[in-house]
Amino acid sequence: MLTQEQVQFFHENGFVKGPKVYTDEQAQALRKRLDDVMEGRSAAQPEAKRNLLGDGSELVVIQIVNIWEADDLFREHIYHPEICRMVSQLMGTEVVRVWHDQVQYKPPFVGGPTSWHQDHPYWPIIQPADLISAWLAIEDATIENGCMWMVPRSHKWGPHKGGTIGTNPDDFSTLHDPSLIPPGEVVERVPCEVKAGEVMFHHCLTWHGSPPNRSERGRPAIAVHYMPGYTRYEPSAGHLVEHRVTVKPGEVLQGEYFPTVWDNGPVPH
Ligand SMILES: O=C(O)CCC(=O)C(=O)O
Repeated sequence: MLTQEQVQFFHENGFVKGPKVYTDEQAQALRKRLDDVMEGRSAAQPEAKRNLLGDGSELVVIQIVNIWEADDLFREHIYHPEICRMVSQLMGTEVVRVWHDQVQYKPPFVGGPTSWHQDHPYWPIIQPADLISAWLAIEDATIENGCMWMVPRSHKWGPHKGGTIGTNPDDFSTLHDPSLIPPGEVVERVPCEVKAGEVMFHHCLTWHGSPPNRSERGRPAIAVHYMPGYTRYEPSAGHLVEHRVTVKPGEVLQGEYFPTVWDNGPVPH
């Protein structure tokens, strides 16, 4: 459970650091499974595995979508009872489902940046914009190896031009449109260092990004994008996992590939 202070911090700022939910040994086991999936040793395949920055780019951010379909430890992870309880607490809903998961791995020295963005504009087939992501550091995420950075309160500023806010390559600062910032507000950038096995939560409209990894340590992490039980399939453009949708436009998004992970308590699976 999160404390009342943590819940309030989340609602005010659009993100909050949670507790350590895995021991170091458990985090290492996830790391090993991640290597297996990245190197093609898993029995099944994830939905996608690619360099987010494009094939042939010198900088690399390996993105894996729906690793839960490829590996049973990651499948167990999406149902993690403590994480799901905290998500339901932050959402204020009894039912929580998985929209999809997403690993971002920044390798040592050549790990690239993840530009400042909001999540929901990248998800043009689901409404409303009430999703919350649980971001787990599989190894320590620090400023040096490219931890996440957040802009406090930005989840209250509305969608920003399709989601991408833009990154100044010199200093990883936000290149935003000032006309979208409410009067009296300031754009602050806060680094969020997270230890291996700890979880952090962010709202799907919070501006966030992560700088390059120039260190000698990799930066493996997984975000599970959780949706409140009332989230609907409302297509206005395409999405990578849309071929998994079996409901009609306007209906609640659910089904085998969008598992219910919390229903007033842990869901048997
Ligand atoms: O892992 C990262 O650095 C970025 C992840 C992200 O953008 C997200 O979880 O929404």
